[in-house]
Amino acid sequence: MRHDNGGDLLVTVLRELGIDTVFGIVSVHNLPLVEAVDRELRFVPVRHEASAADAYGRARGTLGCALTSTGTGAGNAAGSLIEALSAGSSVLHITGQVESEFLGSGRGFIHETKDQLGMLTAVSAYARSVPDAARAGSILREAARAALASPGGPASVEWPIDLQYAAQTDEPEDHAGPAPLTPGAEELAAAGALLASARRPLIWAGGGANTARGELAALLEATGAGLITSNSGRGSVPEDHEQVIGNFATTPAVRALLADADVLLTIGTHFRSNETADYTLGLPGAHIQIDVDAASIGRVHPATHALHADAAEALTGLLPHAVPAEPGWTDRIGAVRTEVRAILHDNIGPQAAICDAIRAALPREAVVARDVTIPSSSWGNRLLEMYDPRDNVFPRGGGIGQGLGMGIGAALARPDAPTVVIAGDGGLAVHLGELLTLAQERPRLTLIVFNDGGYGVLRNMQDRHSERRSGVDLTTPDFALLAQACGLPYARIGAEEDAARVIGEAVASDGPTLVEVDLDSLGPMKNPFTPPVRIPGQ
Ligand SMILES: Cc1ncc(C[n+]2csc(CCOP(=O)(O)OP(=O)(O)O)c2C)c(N)n1
Ligand SMILES: [Mg+2]
Repeated sequence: MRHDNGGDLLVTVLRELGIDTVFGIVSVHNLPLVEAVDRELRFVPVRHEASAADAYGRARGTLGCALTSTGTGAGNAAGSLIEALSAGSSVLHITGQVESEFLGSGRGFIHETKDQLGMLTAVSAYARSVPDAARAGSILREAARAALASPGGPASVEWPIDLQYAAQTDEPEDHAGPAPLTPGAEELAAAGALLASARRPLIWAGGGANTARGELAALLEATGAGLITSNSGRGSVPEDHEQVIGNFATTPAVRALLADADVLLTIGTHFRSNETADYTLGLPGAHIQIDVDAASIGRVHPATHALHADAAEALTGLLPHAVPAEPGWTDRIGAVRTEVRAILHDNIGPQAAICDAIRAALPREAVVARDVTIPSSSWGNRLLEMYDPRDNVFPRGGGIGQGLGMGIGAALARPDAPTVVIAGDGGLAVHLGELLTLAQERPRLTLIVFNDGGYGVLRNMQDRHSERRSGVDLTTPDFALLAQACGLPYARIGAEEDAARVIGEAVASDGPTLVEVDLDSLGPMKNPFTPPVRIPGQ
């Protein structure tokens, strides 16, 4: 097939992938791409490079596409690509490159960058340069396959601008993924025998379980096991299921449950530091571990039975071995589930009203995108119920600033439902320009900004451990005026009683709203929140 230029070729590939919206910043080094996408699909001029594309893919369970400029633009995207690599989310990142004739010549060609491919290689799961017009199509498709593979991640393609303008020929391909990875028969039989012996089983679901939701629910029912999740595994089984304990592994009640469990089955989890008290959490020795990534097996917690396989394949193989747990175990799980939620609900004081109001206002399936702020780290990441992993959009690598861009990407991916973003004043300021993307695109998005005049979580740490505060108190804007300047509706929550009305109205409206939570006026949590990290000597 012949295409007039690289932009037309890109549109063809994106259509094969089912992508209707692309995010980026236009440049002399991506002009043919942006023009074709804007003409044929939808181009969203985000004000910062790549967070929105990542969340668009997450919220749809597909791939997101970002277009950036050469050099600084690609470098700006690096933070978001690091996040996508950490999350294993599928991003096709296409950036420019100087004219192929001048590549690597060091002559100061506009946007020329030292070893751009090296930088992209470091922050992507896949990175390649387009060497000539005949190979662009196969490279774009190869990149998409790499991004969509398990565990996936961002795929970056740099494309010299002269080759973007050139006519292209290519052969369409279908995007059928690789055949599923099935567990070995012997390993499966041994793991099945252990599972059949379990009297007090627990299952731990990470993000890798999200591709096997039905199989996981069936195993949960058949065993009566409790389900602990990492943050990434939330919603793999809807969190209102009686056996879902959720993202509460390090609480005293769940630690006690882990101590009494006789078999642990884990599915696609990294056992990240924040979720295992820096890898010190006590876990049952009898451990069946399922992971598609061989490197994950036994990396944190030794696996007595390793199933290197796709989650759905391994769980289907284990299901015939499932037997019900001993009497009382499933009831105890239900009691722990209720207890850990009640304790957290109580500890967060007046913010519980906001958590409850968000859940009450949203339909069952709607995205809640979150920045790294105390309301996320304390209750947004565990108490606010999730029913589908695609709704649970948060920066898994923990970098601040990405929440609003992610929320915009998710809202445009899922226009049929309202989206809520939870952000802090500090994180919002990092990519404040996205307020203008919000004002321009006008998705159904409620941005809830928790304003405490600074980097509250670090301030809490310093107040506890240091003599003085350093770098944590910030000037914040008058959010009412800021919203007005951007042409955004504004509302304020200054007391618990405001939460249901303000959030209800904002979520019900058909466009964006900026909701400010005045934390001084709302009042404190029972205990100042500090993150689960260690400070030597404290
Ligand atoms: C890119 C990046 N820089 C710095 C940090 C450290 N950090 C974590 S949370 C946080 C504070 C964020 O402030 P805000 O959004 O206002 O939330 P709050 O803690 O006040 O609730 C900072 C600076 C980080 N996680 N990521
Ligand atoms: Mg703050």
